Amino acid sequence: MTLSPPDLLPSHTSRPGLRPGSGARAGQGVGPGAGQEAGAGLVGTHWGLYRHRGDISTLADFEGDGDPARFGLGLAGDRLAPCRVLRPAVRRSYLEHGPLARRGRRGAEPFVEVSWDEALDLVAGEIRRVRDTHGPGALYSGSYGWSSAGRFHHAQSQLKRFFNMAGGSVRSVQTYSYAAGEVLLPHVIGTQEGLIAGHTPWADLIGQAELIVMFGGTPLRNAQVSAGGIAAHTARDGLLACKAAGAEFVTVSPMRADAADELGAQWMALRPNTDTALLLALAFVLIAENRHDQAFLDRFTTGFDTFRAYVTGASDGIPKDPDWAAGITGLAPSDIVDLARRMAGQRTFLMMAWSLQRADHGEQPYWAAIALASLLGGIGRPGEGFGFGYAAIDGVGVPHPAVSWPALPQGRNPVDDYIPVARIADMLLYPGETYDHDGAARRYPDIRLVYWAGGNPFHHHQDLNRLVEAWQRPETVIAHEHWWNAHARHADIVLPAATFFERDDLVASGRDRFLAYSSRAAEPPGVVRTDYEILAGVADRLGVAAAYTEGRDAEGWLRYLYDQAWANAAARGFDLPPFEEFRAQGLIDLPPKPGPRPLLGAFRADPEGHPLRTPSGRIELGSARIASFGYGDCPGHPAWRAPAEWLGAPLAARYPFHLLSCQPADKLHSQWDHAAPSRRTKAGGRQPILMHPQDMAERGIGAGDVVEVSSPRGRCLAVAEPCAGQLPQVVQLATGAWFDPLDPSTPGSLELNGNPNVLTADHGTSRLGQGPSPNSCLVDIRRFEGAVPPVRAYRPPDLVPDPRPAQGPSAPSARSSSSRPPHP
Ligand SMILES: Nc1nc2c(c(=O)[nH]1)N[C@H]1C(S)=C(S)[C@@H](COP(=O)(O)OP(=O)(O)OC[C@H]3O[C@@H](n4cnc5c(=O)[nH]c(N)nc54)[C@H](O)[C@@H]3O)O[C@H]1N2
Ligand SMILES: Nc1nc2c(c(=O)[nH]1)N[C@H]1C(S)=C(S)[C@@H](COP(=O)(O)OP(=O)(O)OC[C@H]3O[C@@H](n4cnc5c(=O)[nH]c(N)nc54)[C@H](O)[C@@H]3O)O[C@H]1N2
Ligand SMILES: [Mo]
Repeated sequence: MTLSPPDLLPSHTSRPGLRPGSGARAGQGVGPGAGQEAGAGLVGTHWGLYRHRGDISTLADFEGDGDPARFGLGLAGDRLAPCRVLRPAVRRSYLEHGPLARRGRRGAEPFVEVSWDEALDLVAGEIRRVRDTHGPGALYSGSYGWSSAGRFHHAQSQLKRFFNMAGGSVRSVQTYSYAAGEVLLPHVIGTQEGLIAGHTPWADLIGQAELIVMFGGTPLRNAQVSAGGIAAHTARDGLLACKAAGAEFVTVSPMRADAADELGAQWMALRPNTDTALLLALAFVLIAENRHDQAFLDRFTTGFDTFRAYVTGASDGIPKDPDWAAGITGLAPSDIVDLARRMAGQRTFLMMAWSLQRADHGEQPYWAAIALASLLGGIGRPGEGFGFGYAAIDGVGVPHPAVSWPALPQGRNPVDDYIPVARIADMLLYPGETYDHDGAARRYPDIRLVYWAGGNPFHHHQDLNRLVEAWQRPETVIAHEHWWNAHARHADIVLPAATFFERDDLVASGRDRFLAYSSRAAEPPGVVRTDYEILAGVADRLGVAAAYTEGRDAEGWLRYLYDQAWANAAARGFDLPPFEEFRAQGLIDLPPKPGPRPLLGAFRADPEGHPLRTPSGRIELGSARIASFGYGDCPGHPAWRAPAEWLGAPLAARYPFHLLSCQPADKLHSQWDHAAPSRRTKAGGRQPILMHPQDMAERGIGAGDVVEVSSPRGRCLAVAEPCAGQLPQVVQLATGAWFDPLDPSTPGSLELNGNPNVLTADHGTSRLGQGPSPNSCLVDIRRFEGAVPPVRAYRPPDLVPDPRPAQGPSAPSARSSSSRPPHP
């Protein structure tokens, strides 16, 4: 079974299987020409490239990008905001009493600033102690998160490499983005193509697809970013080109704004989490009216009989007909019939957002979409079939570069234990307990030390109040951070890391064809270090510096990685410039991998010669393997299973709104939430929540009112914003506001800033995928009465004097350096 590491991260985006190029000259430089100042260059981010003239105040959008992210400029002014972590710091009672005394509460204590020597001694000493006492299987380095763009300074890659050199650690598999899809698709189509990469390219959709049906829309706010970086944004162009070539669009979503106005899409507003019921009913109509492609099903799929028996009701007595689906989705039966007929009559392409599978039974809409596309019979042909995540990030549907870009070598992890990434709180709360995952019975490790660099679990995880309690369990928590956000505040040892503005790097994404030299636009403030420098310091104390650094400084590594890109390109007939020339010109743009091809095109052309890597070699509409796992929450064919929380659940009587927590429009996750672009999107300093005007009127809530949003798991404040373009009883609160509990020493305290993850539930999508399911969440909303407590998320915690008795004449600084243990 395929269990890929978080693919959205640059170190994993290079792909094998490239064919030789044509010998064309690559590297049409567009860097600063002669006459520009020294130090001028580009800065590379997950949301685009920026020009600067050697000084951060001169940042400008990159002229080669016709559709730049709207939040890129305006960050730099907040680089040195008061919430910046400027010195290593240790939680007070941890420093005073040590890790085993378990004193104080993480997230509720002041910090003491210490010297780098003392901090690194502490970190190395703890890794050694835990490793020697409990083995490396007690160290967790999952460190999930997007970090910043860059092939070398990518924090998670650095951390994993470091642990691999230092004896190993437990890590995570899968992503928060599309875990359920990652696990399901290999069972159904034998690959993760069409989800992560290998999508039918825009070139095969434009002028080919007559009808594009978008489940979850294609919100362009999300296509502002792409993991690893972007030279030129393409998603808007792709969609508009389809439109210009005559495609019609249907958007199926609770939110109208998920489809750009220019597409002129028909809006089908369905209840959240009910797409599977709609898809089954569309299949029902095709079968009942004999509009399905039996020849395709016979030749390319297996399990259709099982699926048909379920859809028609032959196997369970419930026909999944339009009336049945209307009762679940809230759509009109006639609209469902019409859509099915249109699909059968036009070359139809199904796009489905990643969000649909971040929900209870998130595997099902994906499987049902593939089943529907199979009934339509167009899979593998231009303009037909399916694909997941067009516009979820930019670069989906763009052919990959002809050369794979280099990544920091990771080494080998001597520990083979892992968890599905979203099971982190379960792991910390229930060491030794068993759980199911994709057919395997697994056991949670007993983690004593958690080390995180480049991710924010207090952003990404669900049921944060539960996470806060789980976070109290380890003996030591170490974090590298830029900011005093909740991630830093819940650690014992906080190490200040340099931002992407403050270091040189190679920036490239597997979804765009450029390689950029990202040159620093500012120096790190004060004593702040890069993640690499920090980990090199720890490696030195653990006696593994030679293995970790290989004797290279950062520039040495950039040259090393570039040499690999150069050799890689040369082997494929491309002539890249030498390093100095590349650094000066700033950008290399390569042609795409040859041959646009629809997803599963090779299989369609020759199913015997190119069988799928499924047990049957075909598309599995019924999977004997999944059925053999015996999971009630993920049976052996696509099926409607009501989520624990949705508008049809009994709980909706008490919590009558379905909460959608989408990606934020003006930042990446929680990154730079304190900065100007994100601040502009807030109302009265906190996160707006979109509500239907009718719901607001019924509850006496006015525009701009502070509301309290509650779920069975927690409560937060937000600011009501009317939105008529959404289904009533649906509310939308974007992710990204920094977690800010009113009283951090009390479990479940009111969250002040509008962080939806105090509301969401923390359970797997199913026993198969064990993905996160934030989009299945019911809430109640009322106007907040009384004095509104101010948001304090963007202030640093109390930084207090060292509580320990001074030792010797010039303590504490003397103590710092003398406490350094000898190398093992
Ligand atoms: N409710 C709900 N929750 C969700 C989602 C949802 O849809 N709904 N979506 C989920 C998804 S798809 C994802 S991918 C996750 C995203 O979750 P994350 O990727 O964890 O979120 P980020 O805010 O990007 O976290 C990156 C952190 O790393 C820090 N950082 C950035 N660059 C560097 C660096 O160079 N070095 C160091 N040391 N630190 C750095 C930033 O300050 C920030 O705190 O969230 C998930 N959570
Ligand atoms: N600006 C910006 N862009 C981002 C990110 C960011 O933080 N900021 N994060 C990036 C990351 S890590 C990822 S994984 C992608 C995620 O990309 P997606 O998963 O596509 O993003 P979401 O915004 O969660 O969801 C898209 C839309 O799906 C709709 N939706 C939610 N539930 C349902 C449902 O049950 N049925 C239907 N039909 N529609 C539903 C919502 O209305 C929502 O607006 O975004 C990426 N893009
Ligand atoms: Mo994601």
